[in-house]
Amino acid sequence: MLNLVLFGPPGAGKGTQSQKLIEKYGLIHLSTGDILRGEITQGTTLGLEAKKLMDDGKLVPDEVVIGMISNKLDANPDAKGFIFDGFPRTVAQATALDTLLEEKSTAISGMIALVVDDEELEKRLLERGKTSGRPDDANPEIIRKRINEYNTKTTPVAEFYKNQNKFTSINGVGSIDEIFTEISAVTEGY
Ligand code: B4P
Repeated sequence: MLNLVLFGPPGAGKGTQSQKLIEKYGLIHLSTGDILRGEITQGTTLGLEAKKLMDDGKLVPDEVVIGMISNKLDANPDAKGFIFDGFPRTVAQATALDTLLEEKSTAISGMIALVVDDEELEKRLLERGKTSGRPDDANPEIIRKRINEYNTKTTPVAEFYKNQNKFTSINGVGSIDEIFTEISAVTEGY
């Protein structure tokens, strides 16, 4: 199986590049952000709880997102592989993911990190906020809080995969197609 983790700060291009990877490799896309927004749209109890945290730029509790991913893995027993987009975002999530995949006799093939500076991130997210209707994209203060959450809680996840020799970082600034060519070259090596 080909199991990729796409990594990077909010607005780095994870969701954008995931769409292209799905088309090319036929993988199942697991975006915890998309799954959480689906829960919000359906008005579930989980969605109502998550909305407060997401609108404020904070992470949702680990046990919630780990449970969601576990359900999605179980629901796709015949998958050729998965793209994990926006997950894992903490070391606890990364550890849990290794265990879940081990139970299915598979593992992460590699993590690809997109490197983008804070100024560019803020610009992209505010631009998306004009049309996305996402409250977390509309306010520069919330965007900075999300970047801060990433710097404090999520960057240690890169170390986790470096220790397993599964980490590659690439420049996330440039055209979407140029970046995809680089991601594809790394993926071919898995
Ligand atoms: P996510 O949905 O993961 O939100 P994101 O980081 O903003 O998305 P992404 O990074 O994929 O966007 P993209 O760059 O593609 O999370 C939202 C919230 O959900 C979190 O803050 C948290 O509260 C919660 N959450 C999610 N997962 C969680 C977890 N595991 N644990 C706890 N909480 C969790 O796109 C950004 C914009 O840039 C787009 O408009 C795109 O068009 C543009 N863009 C992309 N590539 C570009 C390029 N090369 N050049 C110019 N623009 C580009």
